[in-house]
Amino acid sequence: MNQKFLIIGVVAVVLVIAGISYYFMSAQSSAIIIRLVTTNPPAQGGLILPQNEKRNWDPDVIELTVGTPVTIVVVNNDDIETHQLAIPDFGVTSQPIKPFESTTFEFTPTKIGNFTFIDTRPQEIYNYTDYRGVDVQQTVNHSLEKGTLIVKP
Ligand SMILES: [Cu+2]
Repeated sequence: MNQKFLIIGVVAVVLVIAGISYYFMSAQSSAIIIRLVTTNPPAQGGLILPQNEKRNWDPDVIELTVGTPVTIVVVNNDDIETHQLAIPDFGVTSQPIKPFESTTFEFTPTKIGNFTFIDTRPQEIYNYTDYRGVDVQQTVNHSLEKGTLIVKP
């Protein structure tokens, strides 16, 4: 038997296994997806109250490990408004995200504890025509869009 062939064969098999393992391990890299979700204005006694629209981050609690880099994917599921996610305690702010768009940023939590992630955009007024054909003026208080970031040892 040709020993050289055997060695090359074994090396090739090891490389292929290493490659496949690396592929699957990197596919599971720690990317966290956070969505800004919104409920449509609820009807109350026949009146639709646009100011009652609720906006939340989903999930609104995320757990990270201190010192471990993470990729945050922020998706805006709102059909009208632009949103933005910030983690003020870590000096991190995403790009503004238009309706149905997403953005990605990376950061490394450097301290342990509970922190807030929030949309830090200033209050905005949106004027649009809703699904009933009614012109709506909606005040959007982004500071209500909050979540908790738990950084563990
Ligand atoms: Cu917002």
